[in-house]
Amino acid sequence: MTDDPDLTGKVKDKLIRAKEQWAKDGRGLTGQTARPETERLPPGQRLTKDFPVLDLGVQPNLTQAEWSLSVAGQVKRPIKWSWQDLMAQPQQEFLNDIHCVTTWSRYDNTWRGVPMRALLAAAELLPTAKYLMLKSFDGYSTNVPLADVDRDDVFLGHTWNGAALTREHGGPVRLVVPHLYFWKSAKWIRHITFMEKDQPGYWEARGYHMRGDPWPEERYS
Ligand SMILES: Nc1nc2c(c(=O)[nH]1)N[C@H]1C(S)=C(S)[C@@H](COP(=O)(O)O)O[C@H]1N2
Ligand SMILES: [Mo]
Repeated sequence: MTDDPDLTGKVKDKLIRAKEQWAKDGRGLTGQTARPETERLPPGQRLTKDFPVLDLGVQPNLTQAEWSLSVAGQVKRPIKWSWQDLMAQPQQEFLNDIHCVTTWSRYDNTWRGVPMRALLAAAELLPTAKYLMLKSFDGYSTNVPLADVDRDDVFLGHTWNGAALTREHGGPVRLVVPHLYFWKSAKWIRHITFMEKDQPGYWEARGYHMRGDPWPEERYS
C-alpha cells in the first residue's frame, strides 16, 4: 500500500449537507426531455465560461512520481501504473462538454490523455466485470457501469486546454466520462475495482443516481 498523500484544505461539511438536501428536494429537475442529437445543453443546465472547482474540500498534493493507479477485481491482469507507465500508453486528444449535477455546463474542453479502452485491454476483463468502483487519493469514490467507460470518448486525462491538469481539477490524473454528470469523473484517481454487482460510491450513497446521464436528468436515485 502506498503512503497516504499530503492533503490540503478542510472537508466542506456545509456543501456536503446541502448536496444531500438537493437530492431529497430533487433540485434542478425540470421534467423536460431533450436529446443530444438536436440540443447541446441538457435540461436544467446553464452555461458557464469559467471552470468551477467541486470536491469534498480536501485536495491531495501529488507529484507525478507519487501518483499511481492500481486496477483489480474481475480482471485477468491486475495493473499498477506509475506516471511513466501511463505515459507509455497511447496518448490522444479529446474535445468535450462537461455537465455538473449542480447545474453548470462548460463547453469545448480540450484534453490529452490515455483512452480508457487501453486500460480495459491491458487488464483483460473477465466476463463477470460489469461495473467499476473508482477510488481517489482524497478518499472519494464513485461507481459507473462498464458500458459507460467502454467507449471512445472516455479517458484518463492529464492535460487540460494545453497545460498539465492542475491539482484543483484532479491532477496529475483524473478520469473523464463526459457523457455522464461530472461527479462520475473521479479526480486524483488512485484505484479501479471491476465488480460483478453495482455498489454505490460517495454521492450515490447520499441520494445521487447510480448512472447519472444528464439527458434524462438522472441526477438523483
Ligand atoms: N476525487 C474526487 N473526484 C471528484 C470529486 C471529489 O470530491 N473528489 N467531485 C466530483 C464532482 S461532484 C464534480 S462536479 C467534479 C468537479 O471537477 P472540477 O473540480 O474539475 O470541476 O469532480 C468530481 N470528481
Ligand atoms: Mo458535482
